[in-house]
Amino acid sequence: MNRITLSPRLRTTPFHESTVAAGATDISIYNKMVLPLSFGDLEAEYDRLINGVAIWDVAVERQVQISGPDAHEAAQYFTSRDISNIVEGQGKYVAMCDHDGNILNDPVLMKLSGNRYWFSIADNDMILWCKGIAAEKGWDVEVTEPDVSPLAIQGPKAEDLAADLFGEHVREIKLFRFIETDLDGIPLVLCRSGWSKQGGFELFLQDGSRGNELWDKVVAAGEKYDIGPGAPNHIERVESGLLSYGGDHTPDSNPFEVGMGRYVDTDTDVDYIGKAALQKVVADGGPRRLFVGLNVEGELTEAWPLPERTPVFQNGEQVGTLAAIVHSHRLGRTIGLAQVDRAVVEANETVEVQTPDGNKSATIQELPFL
Ligand code: THG
Repeated sequence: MNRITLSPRLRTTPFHESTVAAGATDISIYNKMVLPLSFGDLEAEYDRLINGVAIWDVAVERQVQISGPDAHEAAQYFTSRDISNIVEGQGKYVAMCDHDGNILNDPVLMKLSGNRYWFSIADNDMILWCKGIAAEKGWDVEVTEPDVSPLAIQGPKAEDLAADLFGEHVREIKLFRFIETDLDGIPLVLCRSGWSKQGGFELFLQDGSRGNELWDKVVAAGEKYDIGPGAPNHIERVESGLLSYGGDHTPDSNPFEVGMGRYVDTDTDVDYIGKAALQKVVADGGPRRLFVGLNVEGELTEAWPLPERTPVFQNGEQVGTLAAIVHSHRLGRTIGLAQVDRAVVEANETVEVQTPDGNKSATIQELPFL
């Protein structure tokens, strides 16, 4: 089996033609859409992200829009972080949990106005959850998927490129802050965000018929910075300790167990789904597993995502799961991301991980690596 057939159930993004023309070689499926993963040269893609600027089609990050008089109340109820102080033009990285306190998604929540919010979601059907709960609650809101498609520019030269495209004022935009603007009449929201720690912006295109036009304009302006295509980079994200919701952890994980503890507010007056369960986790002494970095012995040449999570052992007993393992170019060693029993983490003990090259010994460290 080596072909995927496109259909109305498997959507392409507004940038699809451009990514095909740019030579996309590998794709994944995310939110039932095509996510380009590589353009055939992972080394060059990594190098561009660390030293230059890359353009990524991340339109699979769909927006769940909550609009109407009760939008704030609804957005808060879906979010295990106190968002009382969020202002227009601000985004916040948040966890959405179920009633048991297990994480359902880790979106960036953006406040467009007093009565309009976007959850910029990771991979799963949050719109169904939000629609269902909004209806049962009787809130005066509409829950929709608007025509919005993020295109990322990431890397140390992304800010210069954004300044060339939109003006010098964009250098003042802080992390997760955004403005509504346009590029030669193409409407978009420009946000300092993106799934890397190399800096950059996301251009949330607001007219899906103009995706390839936007791509071409960004690439033309980026030529002087040697811009090239890329994708959320598996090596860089492991080095940076960025979580991939749904891939990295088991579904029964609470936000504390996936490195999102600092984005959860349990000591707050606001009400949200899962609050009681998360308060109980805290009252019971905290999570029983932690999301950590592993320094793995030996060389690893294969840097592609693991087809499935593999076990982490200690003395022959499973004490965790390995989510990702890569060779870090900048660190010059093999590193991984894993969810490990807290007692093992706190004792700072050596573990064994099952890798594509057999079992290897590993030491635990805090994230991020870089
Ligand atoms: N951009 C947009 N939407 C998204 C993602 C994105 N939705 C899904 C997914 N990615 C959400 N996941 C993350 C994870 C981490 C960060 C952003 C999105 C991130 N974290 C910083 C960090 O960990 O240092 C800062 C977090 C903070 O301190 O607030 O940037 O990429 N539109």
